[in-house]
Formats: sequence, C-alpha cells, structure tokens
Amino acid sequence: MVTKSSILGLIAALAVVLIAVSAVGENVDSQVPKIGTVEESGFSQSCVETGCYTPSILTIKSGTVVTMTNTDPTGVHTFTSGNVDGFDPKPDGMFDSQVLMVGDAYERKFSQKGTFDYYCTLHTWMTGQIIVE
Ligand SMILES: [Cu+2]
Repeated sequence: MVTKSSILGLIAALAVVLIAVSAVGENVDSQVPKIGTVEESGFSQSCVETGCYTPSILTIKSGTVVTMTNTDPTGVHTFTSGNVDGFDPKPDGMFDSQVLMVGDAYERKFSQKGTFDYYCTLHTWMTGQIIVE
C-alpha cells in the first residue's frame, strides 16, 4: 500500500539524486573560457615563471568561445597564435587579437582539437597555451 509518507520519501530521494547528478555535471564542465593578462606583465619578465597570462594554460572543450581580455591596467597586449623562438616570434596565423587596450577583449571559437600556443607580439616573454579537448 502506498502511503503519503512513502511518496514524500520517494520525492526526497529523487531530489537527492537530481542534486548529485547536477553536481557531477558541473565537475565535468571545462574551465571558464576566459584569459586575462597579468598586471605589469609588459614591464618586466618577472611574470614568466608564474604566467604572464592568467590562466597561462586554459583547457576547454571543442566548440568553446574563449574571451581574451587585456586585464593589465598598465599596458597594451596581444593574443597572437604561434611560438616565440628565443626572442624571434613565429606567428602561425591561426588567430590574432591585434593590440588590445586596457579592458578590450577578443573572442574566438575553438572548434579544432589540439594544443595552441600564443604570445604577445609586444612582449615576447608573454606566452600561453589553449588546450582544446
Ligand atoms: Cu604584452
């Protein structure tokens, strides 16, 4: 026989399951697709060890739009795809934000899986990586 309390118990159990499922779903989500620039990263190379972009390595799922913002109030920067060989920049032409003033942002959708390096054309010690899974 179905009683009122057993129905309530069932609803409570269902709620617990739903909460658990949604919590797992959040864990599966990739990182927030935003990258900024570290304050004063254009003045010295002291940011190199800890990362001149923040985060310096961003992992996302394919199809994600990444917002790249110049969050450094002290300088202008770029997000330019490619590598820096010593101080010799090698842009690969995949993307380029051009020069971003403080607070300006550039958005790009990453559909192709892979590891994509980028740097700042004005300060070639600034390098970062976007990993698309
Ligand atoms: Cu820069």
